[in-house]
Amino acid sequence: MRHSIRSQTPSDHRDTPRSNRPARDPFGDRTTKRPERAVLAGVLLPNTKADLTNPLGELAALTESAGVQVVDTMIQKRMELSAAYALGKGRLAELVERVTAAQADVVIFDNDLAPRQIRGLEEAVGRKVIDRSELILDIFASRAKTREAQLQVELAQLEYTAPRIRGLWTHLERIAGGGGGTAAGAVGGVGTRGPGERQIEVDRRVIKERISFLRREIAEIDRRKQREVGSRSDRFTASLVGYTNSGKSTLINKLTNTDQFVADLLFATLDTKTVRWSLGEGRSVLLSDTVGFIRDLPHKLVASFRATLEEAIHADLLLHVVDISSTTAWQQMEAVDSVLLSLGCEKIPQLTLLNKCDIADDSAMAEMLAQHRRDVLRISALTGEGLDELVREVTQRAKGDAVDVTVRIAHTDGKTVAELAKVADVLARRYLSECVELDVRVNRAQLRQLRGRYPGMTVVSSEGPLNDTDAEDDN
Ligand SMILES: Nc1nc2c(ncn2[C@@H]2O[C@H](COP(=O)(O)OP(=O)(O)OP(=O)(O)O)[C@@H](O)[C@H]2O)c(=O)[nH]1
Ligand SMILES: [Mg+2]
Repeated sequence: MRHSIRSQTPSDHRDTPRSNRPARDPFGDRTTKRPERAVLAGVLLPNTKADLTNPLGELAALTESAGVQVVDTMIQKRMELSAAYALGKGRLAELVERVTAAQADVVIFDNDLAPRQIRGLEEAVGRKVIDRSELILDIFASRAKTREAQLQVELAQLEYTAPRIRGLWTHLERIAGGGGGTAAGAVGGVGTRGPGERQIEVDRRVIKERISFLRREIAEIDRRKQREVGSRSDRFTASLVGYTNSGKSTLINKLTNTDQFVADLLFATLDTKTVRWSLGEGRSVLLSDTVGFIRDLPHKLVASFRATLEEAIHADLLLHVVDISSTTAWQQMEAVDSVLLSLGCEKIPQLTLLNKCDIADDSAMAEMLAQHRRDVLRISALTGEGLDELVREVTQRAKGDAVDVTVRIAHTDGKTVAELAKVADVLARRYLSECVELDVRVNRAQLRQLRGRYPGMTVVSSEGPLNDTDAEDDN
């Protein structure tokens, strides 16, 4: 489905004054009906993490996810990016020819470019040039639904844009000064430096103010989210994490009968959703679906998405979903590990789920992954294969944290009964003459706290030890 990205960017929201729009809209005027046409270009560096069998494949998928049509691609191998144009001179001339022949509107680079390189390329090619991070930010902007996600994307966009703003204006001045007769001519003709400079200052100030406003708002959301997640700390929580398009939302839908948006698109999910996952026998845990990761995810974006990823950061168990049918499954897994590391989640127990085993024709990859990681399960979120085992595995881990106890609470002590019911699974309730007797399954730490707070509650019997330290470690 094609969508007008411009109409969905957070900066177009009603609470955002027009003057506060990011100065750089990668795809220019997207009010036109014709989808933008893009030539993809990339410099393949010696240490590239790209898929060598199809180096621009992921960029093409990202481009299509942004609703932009890929009309040509060009790749150059180099030891490093050239300072002026990223590409070498000869290949630059070829790019110019290809862009003209393909009637492209935009050139999208797989490498992250410095403002100077963008400027050089835009002058040479005569088209808008954007890089991979800008493209990713743009997709996020078009998908962000909640106010929280919108603010986070806008902050990341502005922070990415701010250092580039001088470059943009200098570029426009040069075109205008040279009598280019483009839309940029509106900036003025000869002697436009003054207005241009003033405009830069105005834009800079506006951006700076907006950035501090967004930071404050996001910090507030962050605090609220931490309280929210903290209040659930009594419940065992598992978080689905993984590369974008690996099948996290498909899996949560299959396991919990929810209706998370699923699509063969990159970054289909942007907001975290947490639902109750019933494991059977009266036991349930919380399960979160989270935003997908990608290699070289713009740093600013990870930073501003901290609040969204709060569930993952505080989970008791990470379910790392890997698309085993992808030729780059291994690299994808490493990219996810490195984002988890940057979020400080490396210590959380992890279960690796090799997903899409129904279409993975090469079992060698699965074997290799299985050898290098502990706790690996082969599953298919689509057909349901391996999910019984997943339920068993998660049940085991959740059990390690919980204990079945029978407690008695006086009839007059309704408050304690209510508190207990909030944090525990109540399996049975019997009304005796003096008190109510409850069979509950509860987290050990939580039970200890409750006993301290409500001495009127007596534990009649328990299946298993009541202290964490006594508990058998079945993780
Ligand atoms: N064959 C097959 N396809 C699957 C399986 N799981 C997911 N898919 C497909 O993979 C695509 C992506 O699935 P999603 O569930 O949206 O992936 P996601 O990880 O939530 O992706 P993002 O939200 O973009 O990060 C969809 O087209 C799914 O139908 C599976 O086990 N087998
Ligand atoms: Mg998803």
